[in-house]
Amino acid sequence: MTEPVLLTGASGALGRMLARELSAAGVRLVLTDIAPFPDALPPGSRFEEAELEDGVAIRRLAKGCRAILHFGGASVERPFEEVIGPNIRGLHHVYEAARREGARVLFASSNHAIGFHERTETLDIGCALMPDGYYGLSKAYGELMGRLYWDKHGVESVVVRIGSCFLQPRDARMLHTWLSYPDLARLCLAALAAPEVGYARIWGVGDNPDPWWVEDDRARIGWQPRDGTAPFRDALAGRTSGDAIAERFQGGAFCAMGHSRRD
Ligand code: 15L
Repeated sequence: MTEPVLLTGASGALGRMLARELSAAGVRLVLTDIAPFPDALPPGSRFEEAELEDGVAIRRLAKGCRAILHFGGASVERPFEEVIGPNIRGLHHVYEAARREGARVLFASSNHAIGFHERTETLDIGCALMPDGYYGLSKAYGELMGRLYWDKHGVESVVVRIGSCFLQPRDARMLHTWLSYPDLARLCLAALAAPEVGYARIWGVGDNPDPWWVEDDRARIGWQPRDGTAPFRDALAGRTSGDAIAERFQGGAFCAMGHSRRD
């Protein structure tokens, strides 16, 4: 039997979906989160409550794992002090555990690492990091942590810069940023199965019309999205926020939060 995979953030919306889908695909999982796992445990998995800031617990949970799917931590904009623990210190614990185990990391990054690019821009994955808040800044740090651990320690990473991963797109912005649950699950399986990934960065976005994000390392894991927002276009095109800052930048409402620049 192949070695298990550690999934952090297992009790969140994406974590629960991945636990179900990956287990159904035969992956043995060690699940962890600060909150209890709300569903019945999927076959072949076990769950342990732990804080990402608890390095001893993270190292213990990662023991014997071949990969860490890191979906834990603050997942929306929060005050700086609330981001530091899970997303900065916690991420370091995850990478240290991966180094000790020789495990591959899939890091769930976010479009908020590049949120201050204007919506008129088309970006490739090597574009400038332009975080739109402390959460986005922590994702930019995470992407660079993966770079450091590959260059210095040979720890492989698949960085997935996720747009908006929900059951369905909800507004006009998500016509560009949406990623379906099945496409994310297939991406994770491809990232686990690929023989070599090195340091690979991939846009976590569907096959959407008028893409903002193109060109990345997806060929290295052999993944392509199958779902896209074309069927939702008529229903959502007019659903905008009415906020000038949110509508100008790719990060949307996150850019507008606490925005005080005057020019
Ligand atoms: C994210 O990074 C968040 O985790 C998610 O809740 C959405 O806000 C998403 O970005 C988005 O930009 O739509």
